[in-house]
Amino acid sequence: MGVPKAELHVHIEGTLEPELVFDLARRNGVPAPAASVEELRARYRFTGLRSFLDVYYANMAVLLTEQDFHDLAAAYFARAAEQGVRHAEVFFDPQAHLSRGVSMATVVQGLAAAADEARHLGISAGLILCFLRDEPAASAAEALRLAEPFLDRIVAVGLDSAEAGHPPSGFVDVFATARDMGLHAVAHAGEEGPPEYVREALDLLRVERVDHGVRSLEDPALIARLRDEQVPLTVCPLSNVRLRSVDTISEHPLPRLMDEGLLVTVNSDDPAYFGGYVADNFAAVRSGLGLSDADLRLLAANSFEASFLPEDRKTELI
Ligand code: ES4
Ligand code: ZN
Repeated sequence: MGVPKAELHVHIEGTLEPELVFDLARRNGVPAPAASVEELRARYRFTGLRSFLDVYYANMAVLLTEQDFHDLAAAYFARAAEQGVRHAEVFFDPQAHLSRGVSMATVVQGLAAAADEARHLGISAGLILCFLRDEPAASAAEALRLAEPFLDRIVAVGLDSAEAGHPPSGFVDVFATARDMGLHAVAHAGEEGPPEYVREALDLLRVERVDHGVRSLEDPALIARLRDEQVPLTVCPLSNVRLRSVDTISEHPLPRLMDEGLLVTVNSDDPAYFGGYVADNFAAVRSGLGLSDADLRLLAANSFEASFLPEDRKTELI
């Protein structure tokens, strides 16, 4: 089960295991995306972010009802509890469901019901509404408008999907609106995109955490800023290997980020696709990078520190 930790970078649609894809296809009377679980899993060899996202968006077509979203999230929280997760801030991609005719209420109410039940597993949870950066900003604004009745269930907004060619600067207005609504802000930046996108996320979107951020290492002045301001980075080691940002886990830059004094956390991203949940990511960096027990404890403490929990709850958990 490992050390108690928070998970701050997990896409709920990325926890959709192949078996659940087939169960939901059958339950909803819609075609499964492959002939068998084995055939589907065999497609999980990715050449980069775009090749992964194509499979990720295709598979989520089986998610149709509030019960489906509940069951998806309930399965994640059960796995997370086994992995030592005590708090989770979970991304969801409403535009990828709205475009298929699934309502915001269906998505949020299903996920929120599972989050409430996760309390019995000793897990507190928040939802992060992500905007798809490869769709127009007007579509993001419409998603935020549709989320207004559910703001009490949403802790933050985020920015995800295909990064290259889709800089944060396109989403200034919708992030400003979200912050005015009292939501926190995070964004994927520096996963496949350049350090400049990390700067834009900080300066233009005013994000409080950077998701991934590993390419910041190409820019020493940016690293100094991330250290000075203690901006958390939610790093996802197995994701970076499976999406070919690094060849092997032993070459992952996590130790360099830690040596630079950054507030780094370790997370699973899309665990049904990348070969492991969050404790599996902790185990991979321990064996692949030789991190010590003290390093792992620091990463776990950082995960609570970087969360949007109230300060008194952070100190309780650390
Ligand atoms: C994602 Cl790994 C990753 N990067 C960007 N957007 C995403 N959505 C789901 N997984
Ligand atoms: Zn991600």
